[in-house]
Amino acid sequence: MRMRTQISIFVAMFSLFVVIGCNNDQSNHEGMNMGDNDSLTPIIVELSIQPEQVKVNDKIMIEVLVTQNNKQVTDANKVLIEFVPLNESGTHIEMEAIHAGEGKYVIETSMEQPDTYSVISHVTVGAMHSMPKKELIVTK
Ligand SMILES: [Cu+2]
Repeated sequence: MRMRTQISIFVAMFSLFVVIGCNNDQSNHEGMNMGDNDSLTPIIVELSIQPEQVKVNDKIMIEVLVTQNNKQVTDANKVLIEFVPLNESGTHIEMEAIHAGEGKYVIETSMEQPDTYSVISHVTVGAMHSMPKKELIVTK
């Protein structure tokens, strides 16, 4: 029992560290917007989940549109989609999205466990990082 508590605390602290790490990245980069060099312009990430409420094993389309300086970003370094379950015993999933053209990165997937997931799209373009999130509800 005691061991379990310690592990939980460790996991909680580790998650917190990861979240802070990402947030710090973002705020640092916001301060770097100077001049019109693309690499110094923040990226704009639009996350869409179709549909936002599904049944177990139903098809889910996740689309991430990445732009910078009003231009489509077709060569993002990484677009990682993270599914964080609300339920403690749920499964945490990460998947890399693939560029499907015109600055759109997509994943087609389905969920095996009913839960409410926080879907976070971590997008890295050069030194820029943006990570908008949306809720996905999966019912039985
Ligand atoms: Cu991130």
